[in-house]
Amino acid sequence: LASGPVVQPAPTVDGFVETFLGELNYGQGVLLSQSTVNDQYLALARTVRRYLMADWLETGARRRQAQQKTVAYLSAEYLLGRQLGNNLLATNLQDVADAAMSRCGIDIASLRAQEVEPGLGNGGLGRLAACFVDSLATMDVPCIGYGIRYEYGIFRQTFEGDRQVEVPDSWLSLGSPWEFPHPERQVLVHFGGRTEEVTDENGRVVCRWVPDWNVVGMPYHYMVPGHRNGVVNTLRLWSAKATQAFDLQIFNSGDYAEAVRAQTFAENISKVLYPEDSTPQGKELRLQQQYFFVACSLHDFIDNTLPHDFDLRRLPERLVVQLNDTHPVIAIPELMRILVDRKGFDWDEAWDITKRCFAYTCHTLLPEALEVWSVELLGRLLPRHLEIIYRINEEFLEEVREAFPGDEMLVRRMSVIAEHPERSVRMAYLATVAGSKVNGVAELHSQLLRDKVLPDFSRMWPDKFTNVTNGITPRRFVLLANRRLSDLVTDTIGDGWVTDLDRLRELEPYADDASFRAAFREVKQGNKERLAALLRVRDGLEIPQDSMLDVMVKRLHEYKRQTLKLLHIVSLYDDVVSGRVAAEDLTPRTVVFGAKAAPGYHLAKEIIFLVNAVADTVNADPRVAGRLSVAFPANYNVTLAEKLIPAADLSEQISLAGKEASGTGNMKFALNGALTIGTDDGANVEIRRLVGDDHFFLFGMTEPEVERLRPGYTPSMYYEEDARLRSTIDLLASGHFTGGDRQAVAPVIDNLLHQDAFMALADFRSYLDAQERVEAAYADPDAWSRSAILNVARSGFFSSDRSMRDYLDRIWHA
Ligand code: 26M
Repeated sequence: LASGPVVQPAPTVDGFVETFLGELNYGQGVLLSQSTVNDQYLALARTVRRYLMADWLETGARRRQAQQKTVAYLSAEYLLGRQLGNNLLATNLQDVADAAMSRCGIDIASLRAQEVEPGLGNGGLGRLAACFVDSLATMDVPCIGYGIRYEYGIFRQTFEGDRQVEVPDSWLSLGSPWEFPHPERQVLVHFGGRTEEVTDENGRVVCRWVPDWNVVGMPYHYMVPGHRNGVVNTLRLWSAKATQAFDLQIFNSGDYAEAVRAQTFAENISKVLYPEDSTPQGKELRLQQQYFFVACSLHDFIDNTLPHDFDLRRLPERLVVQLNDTHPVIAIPELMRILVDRKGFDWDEAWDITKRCFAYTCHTLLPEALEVWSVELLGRLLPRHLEIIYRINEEFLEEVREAFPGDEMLVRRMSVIAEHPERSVRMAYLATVAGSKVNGVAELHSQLLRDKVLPDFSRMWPDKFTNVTNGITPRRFVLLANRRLSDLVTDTIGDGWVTDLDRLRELEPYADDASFRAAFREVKQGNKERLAALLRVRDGLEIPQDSMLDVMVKRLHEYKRQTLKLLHIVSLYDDVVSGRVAAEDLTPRTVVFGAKAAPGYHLAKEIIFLVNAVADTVNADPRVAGRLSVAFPANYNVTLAEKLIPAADLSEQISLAGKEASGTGNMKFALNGALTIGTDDGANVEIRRLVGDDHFFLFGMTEPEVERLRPGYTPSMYYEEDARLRSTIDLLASGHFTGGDRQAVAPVIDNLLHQDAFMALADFRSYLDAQERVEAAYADPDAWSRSAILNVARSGFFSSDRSMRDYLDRIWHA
């Protein structure tokens, strides 16, 4: 390093103890004998980060030197999960830290448990961003992850009387040892005001934005270590602060309270993560968040990361901006504004540069999830950006008219500006017009994106569209979450799989090896026992051993069909209590749910209530004791996922075909040796193709079958015609699970019988049949473990390292 070597502590137990005690005494200011668990956790975290610091500084210096193309990953969400375990893993310090802590008389497990995970995301999209930055660091690809440092992440879920209650997630309150504020890299961000035309020094009429308020973006840096490769990339998250102007106002103003209110207003921008993960509400604060982090990020890259004399005509050689859904799409007019208004480019040249810098990933197929912003709001908050969007659209529509003369209907359909129900900007269209590439997140999804969501665009620009199937990081979700399986795999085929997951194929022959199968079963059994111990302490839940662990964990959504799973449980229970099936003939099964509902999504909250009510009743009924139980631990998050997934036997991926863009939980389960019961949807399609039909329980309609059934779909018909379904729904509707209260179940039942927008009733029969195939298969432990091992061996494709290679080859060309 230019300014001399950074001293990294020796990776020995002695060195670790010494550094740890130093952090405790001089960093935290306490004696070991007086320290709390939180003191010890903070000191341990600061110790571990010391081992990463030299690599971080060295990586930064190397990146500045090499001047390669950098990926700016723009995401409103990063669902990181706990940092301590991951960083110990990346530095290979797990054993040293264990020994060092025990020498200090400290149980490291209690320190790990002290960390509150940074839950700066809702679900799949945010976790995907976290997996991608992990992979890019492991592959030594220059990348800066840009996002928002929400003061409150996704709410903590609790249950009161079986209903979801949201508690604020104050993840920063006990200290935040993994972040580094950088006041010297603050950025000023403008909002509001108006635009005006002025004549510049060359006599040209140019547009200028005269904003009327602003805030400061304060960056916080987080380390993103590669896996034992000496690389540490940066995640840069922005926090909003009031500017000095606010402070001055406070100082000068007679109305002190009003001045403080203004300060609070500015700082609200990064206060809280919006807990919706579909159906955007068009809220002003949300648009402020989006523009805030995008403006900070582009400014940071162009003015603080590139060399000062950089020729911006060559920007596309040095920068590729990946837009994680439409949330950061306002970056497109922002870059145009920077180039045209601030750097003096003419429009055409700026547009050419901009187009080559952006690429867009779409994560949905639900029409109601596509973001639009009203022209009224955009014009009020970002008047210059609205003008720029209008001009982009005008020139684009001219192009459409040239390519398809005489088709004004087409022009209206493709316009970035929608006229109804109110004038608004279609952010996905803007991203498609400006982006060099548009990708979906699984093969089926990318196909449907071309055919159903953006058909006119894919006709105009067929080569713009591509697919990159999602992936997950094997470091966190196998090596860290499932250490015993990892040890078994490594003992069998070596440890190359950790960064080259296709090598799991080498396990295939061991599926036929009885002693390997026994070892594999022992791993699964151990994981179940540890999960049971955790849920006993964490939630007071009892998980019977010797039963199939059947897991459905994901956000609560109608399209994901948690109610279909619930109907299955009730039908199994109904079989026994009605005397049709002897309890002894049930395959012992424990169903585990994990799901948060968006706080304003009423039906989703009713479904949560019903799952809890069914769980209470089933678990208390001696007639099914030891045969059927239901657990719904509250607050499913990354930390809990790491415990649940390695213990699972059966993975529930039962969305209505054509609705789940990809899914990534499905991949985590397969890689941890669970078998999937699933529809032909999202990445399930690719999982099934890779692991083989015999090792995957497929059911339900295909996407074309869904579309054929849709017109005139009458759910009550299935109720009338299928006696088993009728009996199941009748039992639910009777109030049996709600202390006789029929009213309490009515919202869910009425919706199923009269709407059922996601056709749970149409797939019910097929789902039950598939569950019977599951039971038959589970009855043969050898055949089951063989299938489970083949799931592991054949799922290497789902490494996010592979996803990153695909982005590099098909989109970034970095
Ligand atoms: C938008 C506007 C206002 C407030 C919130 C939002 C919003 C936030 C998150 C909308 C959608 C959000 O996430 C959607 C999501 O997680 N999609 C999932 O993405 C995964 C990764 O590609 C896929 O695997 C899932 O199938 C897809 O549902």
